[in-house]
Amino acid sequence: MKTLEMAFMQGFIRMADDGFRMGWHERNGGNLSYRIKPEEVALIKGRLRHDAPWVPIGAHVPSLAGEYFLVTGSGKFFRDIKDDPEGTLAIIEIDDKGENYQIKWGLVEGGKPTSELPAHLMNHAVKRAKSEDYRVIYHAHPANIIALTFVLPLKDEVFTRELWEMATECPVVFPDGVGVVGWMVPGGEAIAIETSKLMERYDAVIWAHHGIFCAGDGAHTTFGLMHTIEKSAEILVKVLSMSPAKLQTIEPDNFRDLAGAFHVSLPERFLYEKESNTIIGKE
Ligand code: 2HA
Ligand code: ZN
Repeated sequence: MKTLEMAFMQGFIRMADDGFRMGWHERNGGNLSYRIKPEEVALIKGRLRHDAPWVPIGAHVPSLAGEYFLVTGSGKFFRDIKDDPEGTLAIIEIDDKGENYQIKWGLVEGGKPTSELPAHLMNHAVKRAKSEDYRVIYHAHPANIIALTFVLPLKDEVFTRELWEMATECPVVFPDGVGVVGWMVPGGEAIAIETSKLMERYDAVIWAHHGIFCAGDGAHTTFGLMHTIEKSAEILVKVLSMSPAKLQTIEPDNFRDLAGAFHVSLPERFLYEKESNTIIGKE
C-alpha cells in the first residue's frame, strides 16, 4: 500500500495541520511522533528504503529496539506538513541496541528527525512499558500554557489544580494531572530524562517558558488532550487578566463528587485546601 495513503499517516498529517491552525506551531516550533504498529509496517515495508546510514539517537532506548516511528523533521515547519509530507516527515527504525536510527522513508530533500528525538523516544519507552496502547507523543508551543509558567509556581500540584478548576471536564480528561519541568536547555538528553521521569505519572508535561508534551493512544485523543489543557489555560489567563482572585470556583469537595460521578480517581494531593482564593504565589 502507498505509504501516504495509510490511515496512520493521514491521521498524523491532519493532527499536525490542526495544531498549526490552532497557532501552536510558529515557524519550526513543536514536533510529533507516532509508534507504528507492526501490521502497519508490514503493509509498507516493500516501499521503505534500507540504505540510509545509522545515526546516533542521543539517548538509550533499548526497549524500543526494532520499532518504527513516524516523526516530524528537524527544522521543518508544521505549516508545510500537509502540502509536503514526504519533505517534512520521516519514518525511522530503531536499531537492535536502541542507540541509533535509520531513515526508511521521507525527508526527500535531506534533513534529520526532530531535534527533540531523545525526549520523544524516552517518553515512548516509558509509556510503552505502561501500555502497548500508547503510540503518540506530541510537543507544541501553546501560548496560554506557556504564559502561565511565568506566574504560577512551577509545581505539578499547582498547575494541575488550577487547570482542573477552569473547566469541569478537565479532571475527567486528565485525572492523573500534569507535570512541570523548570526551564532547561531543549533538544538534549537531560531534558528528555526529566520529562520521561514525569511521564511515569502523567500524560502531559509542561516545559516552563517553552511548551508542553502530551502522550496518548492515537492522534485524536492526544490532540484532544493538548486542546483541553490549552483551553483551560486560556480560561485561567482570562480570569487572571480580570482579577487576581476568584469569587467562586470548583472546590475540593466538588472534585470528590465529580470523581464519584465519572468513575475517575483524583489524587488527594491535588485537592489541597487554599489559604485564599488568590492564585498567584499560592501553593
Ligand atoms: O523547534 O519545538 O523544542 C522544535 C521545538 C524544539
Ligand atoms: Zn519546543
